[in-house]
Amino acid sequence: MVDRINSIEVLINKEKNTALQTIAGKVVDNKRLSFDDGVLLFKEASLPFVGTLANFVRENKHGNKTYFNRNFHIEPTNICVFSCNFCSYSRLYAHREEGWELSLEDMLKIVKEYDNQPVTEVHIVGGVHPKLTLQFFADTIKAIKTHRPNLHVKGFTPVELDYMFKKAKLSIEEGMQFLKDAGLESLPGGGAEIFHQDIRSKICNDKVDADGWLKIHKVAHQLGMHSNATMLYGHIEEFWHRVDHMEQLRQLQDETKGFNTFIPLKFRNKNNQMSNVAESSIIEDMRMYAIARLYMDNFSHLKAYWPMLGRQNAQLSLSFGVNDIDGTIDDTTKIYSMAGSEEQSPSMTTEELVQLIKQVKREPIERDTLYNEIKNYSFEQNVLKEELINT
Ligand code: V47
Ligand code: SF4
Repeated sequence: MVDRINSIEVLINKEKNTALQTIAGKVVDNKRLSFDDGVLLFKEASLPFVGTLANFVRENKHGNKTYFNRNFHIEPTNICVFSCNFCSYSRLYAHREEGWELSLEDMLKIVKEYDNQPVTEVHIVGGVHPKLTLQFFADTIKAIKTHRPNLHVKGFTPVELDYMFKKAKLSIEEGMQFLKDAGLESLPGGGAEIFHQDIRSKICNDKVDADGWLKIHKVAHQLGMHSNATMLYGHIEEFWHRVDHMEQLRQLQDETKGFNTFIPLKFRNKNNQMSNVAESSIIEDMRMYAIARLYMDNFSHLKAYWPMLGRQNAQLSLSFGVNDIDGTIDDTTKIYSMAGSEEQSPSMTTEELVQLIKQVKREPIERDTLYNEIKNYSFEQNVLKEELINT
């Protein structure tokens, strides 16, 4: 610890910008950064500066542990009533022949394909189909839980939930309770994009707004459920919009402590209405992770979603504050492949994930959705072959 603090002190002393020196001092003293500190970091701080500090914070929180889980995704439909300009995968109902729509049986069939595999989570998220109801999704969750009671169902963004609840004429409290009773256990982090209305109105004008998004997560937390939070960055927003977004999440987390992890999502520009907007550089991506680690002091975990960033960049992010690289995913996830990610068919075996983490000298820890540790892989030379047969 003393050596680590010494190396931070060297960093602080080398820094010529006294405001940045003060921020580094706050990090070392475990003090909360202000809104202005966040903006200043984005505007002025170099990658090594924020990276060293973020690494210090990550180590204090997690030592060398890096988490992943064994999960799979189901995307029930890409038919969507909304038209987010960054979205590459949705189709309007009028063009539904170009999209897909899974029945309850189709989704159960996907779940059954994992019957002999040690997956712990199914992540269900998709477009907002005008004809699919709250009851349909409740029945789907019930069918999944009846078939496999221990599979954790993490599903639906506030965009989907807001639409379902309104159509069912239920309050958020009633709707969330209804889905919880059906077996829904956690919410994923999607649909947050950038909260500030000036940006939201330009990139996703017609879907649930910031207050609606935050309220749905708050109610989920009050019902004892956990959730994740995302931010879609690197398009038309300014740095202060990112800090504003993180600030709103940080405030809700102070209140409820219900968020598990924060996931910055890099905007990808292929096949969407925002293809003229350049993607962020890898340096900016790493600065984003590092500053998120420094700002989101009450979030235990910072996740890099590898299908969107790419495997090597996800690996690199582990040196910039990230301590979680999502999971095996294994599927059919189309949201990023259609938006230009290099990962056209995202799936990694447990062994690949473990090796990715070990290559940067971290301890690979398999976790469940709530970050309970399932297995520490750091002492294994190779992941057991017998085990891999089943993954
Ligand atoms: O809300 C859509 C994003 C999100 C693009 O909670 C795009 O564990 C980049 O939230 N470029 C949905 N991003 C996915 C999501 C998620 C993913 C993985 C794990 C978890 C979790 C949540 O995908 C959307 C939007 O922000 N997205 N299009 C695009 N062109
Ligand atoms: Fe629909 Fe979600 Fe795509 Fe927006 S991002 S158009 S809400 S599927």
